[in-house]
Amino acid sequence: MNLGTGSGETTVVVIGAGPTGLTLANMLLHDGIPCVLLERRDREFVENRQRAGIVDNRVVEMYRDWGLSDALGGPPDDGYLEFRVNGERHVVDHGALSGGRYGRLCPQQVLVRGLIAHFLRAGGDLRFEADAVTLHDLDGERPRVTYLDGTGERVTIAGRYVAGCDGARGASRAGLPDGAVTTYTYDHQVSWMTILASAPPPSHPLLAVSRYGYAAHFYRGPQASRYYIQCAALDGPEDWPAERIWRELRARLGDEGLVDGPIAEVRRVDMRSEMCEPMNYGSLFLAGDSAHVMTPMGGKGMNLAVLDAETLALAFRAAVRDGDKAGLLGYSEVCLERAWRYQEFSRWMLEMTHDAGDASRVGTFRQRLALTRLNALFTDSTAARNFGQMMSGHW
Ligand code: FAS
Repeated sequence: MNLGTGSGETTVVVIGAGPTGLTLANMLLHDGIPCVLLERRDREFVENRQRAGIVDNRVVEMYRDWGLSDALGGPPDDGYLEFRVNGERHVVDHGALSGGRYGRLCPQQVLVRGLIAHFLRAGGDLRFEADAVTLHDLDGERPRVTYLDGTGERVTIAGRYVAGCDGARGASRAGLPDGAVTTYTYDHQVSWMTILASAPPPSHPLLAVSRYGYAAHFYRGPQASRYYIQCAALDGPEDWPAERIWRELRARLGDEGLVDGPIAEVRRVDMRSEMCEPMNYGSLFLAGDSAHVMTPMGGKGMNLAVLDAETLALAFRAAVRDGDKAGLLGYSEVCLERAWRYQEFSRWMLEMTHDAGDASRVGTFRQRLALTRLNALFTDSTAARNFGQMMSGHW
């Protein structure tokens, strides 16, 4: 174990120990490329932050190829996705539709714990509670990152590259000079209450399209569930007491027998998307949510983020080992092309599952369009196959 301290030199300074930063740092270590990973929060917080819950097949295969499969937990995804359209069940076997490519129901915090354990076991330098991280000299070939350690001591790490994996509100985005990137944002005018409860998970992911609004039910553990309930734009958690949550879930899921349980967390999430172009500036390379934020619709946020990490790891390998900069020069274009595809898929899913239920928000014409798209998924083999490909991450 190497919880490094003090100032020094390395090749890549990685900022942020979420799925992206941890995946990248493990891949750099695998390739023998020196790196230091800086994280603002403490280990306990990072290892218990609950977000995504599905790792698709493309990412399962990526971790296998890099010897990181031990970081994955949770049961295999059986490849079924159930839609309840005003209570009517439609099960889509996206696993079979993708040619037998299955993912894992691996909660994000489980993956993060696994990647941290793998990195430290392999001797990686991970520094938690790195406060006031600041980037310097990004224009040159010797960027520096400074931070305050747990004792308040100022530490400087010099490197050849900096990887900004610290999310949309991190030090990396803040360290960019004005005009270095263009940010595109979109407000989908949809809000959800996201609920974590100690209640039985569904046998497979469940999406409800209903005249009362959208709802969803996902696995988060053997006795843990994540629910999403579409809510009014100005609603707060105080407007959603437990009694209302279970009543609405039973109505929208069309399941009066839905088993409830103690609720651990209720939060509102507004559906917004953001893209930052280009994904690099000088010696700084952005990866994951620091470059693109997408709605949880379609379950692609985390999957897309860690694919950036692999593209960047391969580009760093070629540049550091062989002096070949082509991968780094093409990095932003490759990742943006992929990210826009995932954004489009997420928007496609959001429209289909939210517009098809309740016409009052979007009008009958858009409701019929969304119902047509939904029915195509259940009846048109080409539409179903395309959906299976996107769900597997192989498209
Ligand atoms: P992360 O935000 O996960 O990690 C960034 C890390 O950088 C954090 O550990 C942070 O503490 C650290 N950091 C930030 N600022 C720093 C600084 N200044 N100095 C040092 N470190 C700093 N996606 C799905 O696919 N399905 C879902 O169901 C889903 N649900 C979500 C629910 C919520 C509430 C949120 C917010 C997101 C959800 N997402 C979901 C998207 C999510 O999974 C992200 O895509 C994923 O966390 C991105 O990983 P990273 O890029 O590593 O960023």
